[in-house]
Amino acid sequence: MPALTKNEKLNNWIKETAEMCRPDDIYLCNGTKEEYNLMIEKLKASGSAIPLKKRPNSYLFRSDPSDVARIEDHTFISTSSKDEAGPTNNWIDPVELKNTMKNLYKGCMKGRTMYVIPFSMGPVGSPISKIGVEITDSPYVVISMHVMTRVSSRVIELLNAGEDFIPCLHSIGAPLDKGQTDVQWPCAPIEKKYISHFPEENLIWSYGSGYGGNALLGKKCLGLRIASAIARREGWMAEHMVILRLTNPEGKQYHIAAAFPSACGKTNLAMMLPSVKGWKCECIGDDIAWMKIGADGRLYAINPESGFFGVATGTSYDTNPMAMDTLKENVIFTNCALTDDGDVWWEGINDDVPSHLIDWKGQDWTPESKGDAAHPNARFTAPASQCPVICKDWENPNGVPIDIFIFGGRRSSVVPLVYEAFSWDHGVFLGATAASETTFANIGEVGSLRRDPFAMKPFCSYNMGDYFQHWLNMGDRLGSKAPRIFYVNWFRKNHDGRFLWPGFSDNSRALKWMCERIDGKVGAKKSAIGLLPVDRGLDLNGIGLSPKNMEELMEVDLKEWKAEIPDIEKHFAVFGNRLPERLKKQLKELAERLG
Ligand code: GTP
Ligand code: SPV
Ligand code: MN
Repeated sequence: MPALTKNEKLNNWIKETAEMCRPDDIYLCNGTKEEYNLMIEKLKASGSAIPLKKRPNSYLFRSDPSDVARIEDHTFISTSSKDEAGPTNNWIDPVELKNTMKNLYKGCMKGRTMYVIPFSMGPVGSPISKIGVEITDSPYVVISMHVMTRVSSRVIELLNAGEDFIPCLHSIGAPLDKGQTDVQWPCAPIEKKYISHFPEENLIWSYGSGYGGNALLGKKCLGLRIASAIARREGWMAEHMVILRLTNPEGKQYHIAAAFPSACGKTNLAMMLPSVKGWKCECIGDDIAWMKIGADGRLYAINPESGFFGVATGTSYDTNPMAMDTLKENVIFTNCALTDDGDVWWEGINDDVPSHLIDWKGQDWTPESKGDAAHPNARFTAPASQCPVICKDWENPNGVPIDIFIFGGRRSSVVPLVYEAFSWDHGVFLGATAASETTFANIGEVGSLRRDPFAMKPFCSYNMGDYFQHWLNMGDRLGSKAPRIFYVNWFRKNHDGRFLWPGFSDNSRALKWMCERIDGKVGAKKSAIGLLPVDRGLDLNGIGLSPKNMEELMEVDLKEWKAEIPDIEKHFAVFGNRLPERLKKQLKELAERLG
């Protein structure tokens, strides 16, 4: 086999992988348009890519019904000791896991091409960026990585110059025998799917799934799981956060980073059109933030990705017009429904439900059909540069200085619309105890309440107790330059099960309150759980919500909150002596305030 690059570690890894996986061919990717088109031709020929008449250069893919989302039950953090992975991760001993997976990888690429994808997370050459190389046997992964990461000859040049990289091995786990025709979405059965991470050696091994975070290894696997471990070692932060810039009518800029669990509103917040007059929102990132302390002592954030892998369901010109305008061309759609005139459709896209569709499983669908036309976790993959409100600084290698952190989640009860933490430690406590109802973004139960600290439960690759301490340490280093911390809940419901808050562009009202809090322009009243808006502090001009509705939305019911205490105690107990004393103190103080 000829050496593909001038990077010895990379060449050796390619060679070893080829010997193990036995592909028919090896192809080194360079990220060009021609390469993208070549992959598309291949995917069209195999019947995987369905061209959309209504959207130039856009294609629909339908996954296997077993392969529709991340699979936390099959996601592993393999560290030398179980304690290092901690109680929130699935752990398998590295020797055992590698043995199991090597057996799976043996000959797994037969009949297929092995693609080598060099990519940069973050602008090429930024001091915060990292290089990865994904080996995959899926051309769908190749085109998706083109959109979601920076695949280019410049990355190959850096590798040739000896730059290190994070190896990300991926196979769909579906070898082809001679003469065997391929299926539309090849993958391995659920019991053979493994999404494995070896954070002590910066290594990712994924097998059996072709979907989203299981297969586009730059995203959750590198961008959060491996990056969170590196960030702790090196003293920075890798978080499941949107990054946005808000500008007030006087032209003052605020940079906000918000952590919500999967399918809880990050993409929508990131590119919102504010309903409050004179305020502007610009998108920097919609899913991941990498943050380092700058020379001036402030915290600077970059978006390591270059595209959006966003939830389609519910996206419409009413809820997220900027996303809709991002999706006009050059988009990869997965598990959406197909209209008779060659466009995509999903539940919530508009008010007219077509009389006939092809559903995400490829079956005829009419409004009388059982089940959804689009899968609830149907997604679009689109270049961030196509977003009409993408910030001019979104690729600034130095990042943007963060003023505000927001935590939140889906809580149909208990948690009010917005409140502020008393202090950094209290804010870390809010992050550490965040709870949210589970969503379709993971294969498993939907709608069950769970603690999802910092929206990082599925993504923190080391002991979460140490992760809490890392947050405390970052606050100590940032001191008075630390971002202020807030908590939000867009999802509180009334007794009929309807959302109390209109959400989306009206979320700008909560953001405006936060900016005015940090400028000292509005007061707040102290409650047991944090600082709440005082009357008229929250701009509700033109929103048309009844006072009773607002009261329900903002209510802090002490009885309900007292009932949270034993659950938080249980949640904290699993961390044993890794739980920072400072968080125990916060819990004690909350209990005292609740009386
Ligand atoms: P991941 O990509 O999985 O990390 O999700 P995300 O956090 O980016 O969530 P996203 O913005 O895609 O929203 C998920 C779902 O929640 C979509 O169906 C949205 O329409 C809905 N949603 C987002 N924001 C709001 C809101 O303010 N109110 C209501 N009611 N729904 C919202
Ligand atoms: C999430 O689940 O948080 C996502 C989608 O952003 S995936 O890329 O599949 O992880
Ligand atoms: Mn996400």
